[in-house]
Amino acid sequence: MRLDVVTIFPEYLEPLNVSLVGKARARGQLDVRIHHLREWTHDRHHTVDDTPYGGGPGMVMKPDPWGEALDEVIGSGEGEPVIVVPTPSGRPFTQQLAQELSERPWLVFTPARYEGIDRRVIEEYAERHDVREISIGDYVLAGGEAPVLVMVEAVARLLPGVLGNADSHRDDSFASGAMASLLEGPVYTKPPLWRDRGIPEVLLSGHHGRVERWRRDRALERTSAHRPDLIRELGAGTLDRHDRAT
Ligand code: 6GU
Repeated sequence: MRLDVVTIFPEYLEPLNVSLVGKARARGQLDVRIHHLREWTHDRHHTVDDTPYGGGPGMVMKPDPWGEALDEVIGSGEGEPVIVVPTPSGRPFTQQLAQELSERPWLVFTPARYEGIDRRVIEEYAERHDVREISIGDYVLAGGEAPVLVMVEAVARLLPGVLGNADSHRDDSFASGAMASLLEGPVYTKPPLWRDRGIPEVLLSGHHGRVERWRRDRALERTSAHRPDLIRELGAGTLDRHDRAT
């Protein structure tokens, strides 16, 4: 998969050299290219922002540098990228959206600072390309760079061969499957006794069916406590007889 990021803070994207994403790059599974937006400015001060028409606080990112940058980046590859525009006014980023993006060969991210990018840029590229305005949650950040890190990590770990064990995202909170839309419950490892605290007996029983039942009950408890909205959304027929008694 190819990923391009156009930003005025290239150093903000340095975590993409580390850990899961860094290793995927080193193995050639990800081709990540970071671009400095100011390289597509032509004035002495490399201006990327200006005051908003209609007044109001803050600054707006000028359309010209974005247009030149996107034309060059998009023109440098084969095929159709998805253009991902991080913005608090976008659609929510979900595991399903991460999965969808992970199935595309090329993503171009346009993280903005200030009050956002001149609207005409989004309209212009949406006429010819697949443009997605995406928010990572209901809070406001100073710019889209941290959301790009979040989205790239969520997408990269879904690529074939990037995680060591293909099963390891099967039971993830929000993955599909038997534990669909439940939060994951608690996990334990050695030693069996730590500061007088043991581990639940059932996990030592070797009884796979009872372990699965226990995991599902803990997932239901946690989901009820932290995300009652997810319990309400579970479709009729999702809860079995034992679930309803829990
Ligand atoms: Cl994508 N950008 C900014 N600036 N703030 C956010 C966001 C994105 N998602 C949630 N808050």
